[in-house]
Amino acid sequence: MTRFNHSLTLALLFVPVAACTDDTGENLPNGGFTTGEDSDDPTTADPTTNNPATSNNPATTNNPSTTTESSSTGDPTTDSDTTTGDPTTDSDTTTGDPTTDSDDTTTTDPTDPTGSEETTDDPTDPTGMTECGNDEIEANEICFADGGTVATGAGATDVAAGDFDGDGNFDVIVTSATGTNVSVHLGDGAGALAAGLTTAVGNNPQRVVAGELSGDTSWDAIVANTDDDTVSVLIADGAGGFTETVVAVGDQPVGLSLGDLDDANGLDFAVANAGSVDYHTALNDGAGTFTTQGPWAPAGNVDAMAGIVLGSVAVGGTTDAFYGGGGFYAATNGNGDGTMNFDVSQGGNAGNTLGRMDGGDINGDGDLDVVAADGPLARVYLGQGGDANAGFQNDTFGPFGTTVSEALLADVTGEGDDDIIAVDRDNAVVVVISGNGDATFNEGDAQTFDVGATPEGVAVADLDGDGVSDIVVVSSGGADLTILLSNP
Ligand SMILES: [Ca+2]
Ligand SMILES: [Ca+2]
Ligand SMILES: [Ca+2]
Ligand SMILES: [Ca+2]
Repeated sequence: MTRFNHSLTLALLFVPVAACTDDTGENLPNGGFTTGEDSDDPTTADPTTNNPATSNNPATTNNPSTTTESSSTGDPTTDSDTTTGDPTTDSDTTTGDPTTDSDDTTTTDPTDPTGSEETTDDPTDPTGMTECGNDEIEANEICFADGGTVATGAGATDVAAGDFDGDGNFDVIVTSATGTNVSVHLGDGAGALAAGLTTAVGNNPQRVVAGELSGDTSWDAIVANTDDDTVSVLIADGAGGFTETVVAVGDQPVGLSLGDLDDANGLDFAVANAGSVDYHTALNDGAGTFTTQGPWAPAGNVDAMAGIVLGSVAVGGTTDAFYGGGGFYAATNGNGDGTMNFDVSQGGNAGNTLGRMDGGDINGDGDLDVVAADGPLARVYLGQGGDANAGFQNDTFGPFGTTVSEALLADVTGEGDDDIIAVDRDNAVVVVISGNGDATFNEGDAQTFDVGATPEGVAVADLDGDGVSDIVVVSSGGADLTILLSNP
């Protein structure tokens, strides 16, 4: 399942007033669209069953290969010392001698003053087996160690990572629907997260994204208060708390994404509104005050809005918007000033129950790629770039139980290419599929890791400063965070 379905490539032109008049789905070759779900069903706006998302986890935001990155200040990933675990300098790897090592054995390095055992990999091993814990990043290995759990707010719905106190260590923020608040868990830089510091937000907060928004070193956050038709702009105070500004948006905001829409004043945001089936953009003045634009009706026959992602779809070099829900997606060109140019839209019906979305660049071509939770599947859209009509190819991964809560595109194997991280809600596991950097993934070698009951969201960041991203999953069943630390 590593090839993309070329038959799904689609490009269409729309104007806003005609957005729903051309039933583009009927004109599409069938290449993944399934008909079991009714994309006109207004229940797709139900945030409890259709937790849409875009992700702005720091690993993606700070990935120089992504197009929406606009800030390097305070980036713990790039600022941290990554010499630990460097296979070229780590002296603890002297036992990998193929002439003396038996196949894939665990040996003790006599020169290691700690005396600890380590596992080595025999390059002559015909199975090509890789070994976790030897501080070597080997092809397609997926290695995480149990980093423990931390209690968080009740009714948790989402998690994002960022450096909210500006100390250079990644922290995480959790939305709690029951508590109508967010919890910030400060990281110690060694993989541990502290107990939550809460800040009140609106009713039924379903989504959170994090980034530096105010021009200082402390990361800030945007929260979608689904039942209030607002977002909370949370400007960090540098100590784990926030100053909240409430911004009115459309009916039932459920999807959020950060990106620089106007190439000025730092990160802006977009919000997908499930109830009003539209989206807003909002420009940052550089100090964390946002002015909304829109609402923008979706292009094409997109008739549900569950998620939105800002990124470059390769028209004009501006930041564009990918969005959708139910069975349809579209992408609309940004004009570079926060407004949208519906003369240049593209989209299709490659999906069934599209929910949360996250952006990335899986083949390093600079064009936005997207992964969306789609029922039991993780559906990847590969941007084709080039011109206004290039469209997206797509492929699916899974099924993973009956519901993927959230999926991300981020490098968690340390190879530099985006991997797929998908949360299987029913089985309470997170699935990691290694990417090859060329739009292929090694699904057959996917690894799963246990997390807390009823996992609802996932974030990726280097919590322990070893240079390889770690994974944090928030679970509503246990009201906790599960930490998975990279162990290459
Ligand atoms: Ca921090
Ligand atoms: Ca800030
Ligand atoms: Ca901006
Ligand atoms: Ca790490």
